[in-house]
Amino acid sequence: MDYKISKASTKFRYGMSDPNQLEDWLRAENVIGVSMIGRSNVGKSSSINSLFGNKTANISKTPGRTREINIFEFKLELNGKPVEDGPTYWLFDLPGYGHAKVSKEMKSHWQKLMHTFFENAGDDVLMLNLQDARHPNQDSDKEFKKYLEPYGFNTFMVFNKLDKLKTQKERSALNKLKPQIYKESDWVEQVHFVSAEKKTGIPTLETSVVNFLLNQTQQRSS
Ligand SMILES: Nc1nc2c(ncn2[C@@H]2O[C@H](COP(=O)(O)OP(=O)(O)O)[C@@H](O)[C@H]2O)c(=O)[nH]1
Ligand SMILES: [Mg+2]
Repeated sequence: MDYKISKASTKFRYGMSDPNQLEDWLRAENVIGVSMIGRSNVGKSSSINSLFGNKTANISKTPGRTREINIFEFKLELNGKPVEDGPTYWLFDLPGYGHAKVSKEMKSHWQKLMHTFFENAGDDVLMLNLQDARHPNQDSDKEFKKYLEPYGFNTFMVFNKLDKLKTQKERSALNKLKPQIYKESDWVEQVHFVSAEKKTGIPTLETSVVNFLLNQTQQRSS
């Protein structure tokens, strides 16, 4: 059976910046979904657009501006037809980490909001941790990985902007990444290489995300 994300079904629902509101909502909703997290400018919004439909998320010209968690709902489609009576799934576009130029107040707000999200999202949210394929494992990426690990979420590492790798040297460095990640971080379930812009690797990532959603749904109903 060929399930896909129904791009036509994706709808923006909430922009949440208040941790208390977020906590209440997550506790009440008991969501199954997927969340995008990564450094500012790594291509979270672009990846969301290629997976969930053009112009779902705003692609920012200025990094680090998003203070909110943007929440979207979506459904799956089967053989090109939306599953109307199927479950509603949720997509979270999280504000980026690692922006150097923000104030202390903004950093502490970010930490509080993120903490609330990771504490309350639950096991049925898949974390897609995006990194830049040209500059993997930046300090802020490593710091975030350390932060994420104890939560025990299902996590895929996604390396974006594959189209920007031009030299053989860059490509072979990237090939070594996968075994290195599985060795260092056995809690990372999958590693993907994509270009949100050229759509390389996006169909494969979509299949993996859909399989995750179907699995979690099935586990709940059994
Ligand atoms: N070349 C290339 N540029 C990309 C790709 N994905 C995103 N970008 C660009 O990177 C910038 C930041 O993208 P955005 O999606 O807003 O990043 P976000 O801050 O993580 O949400 C934009 O100028 C995008 O056009 C990609 O796969 N390839
Ligand atoms: Mg964005």
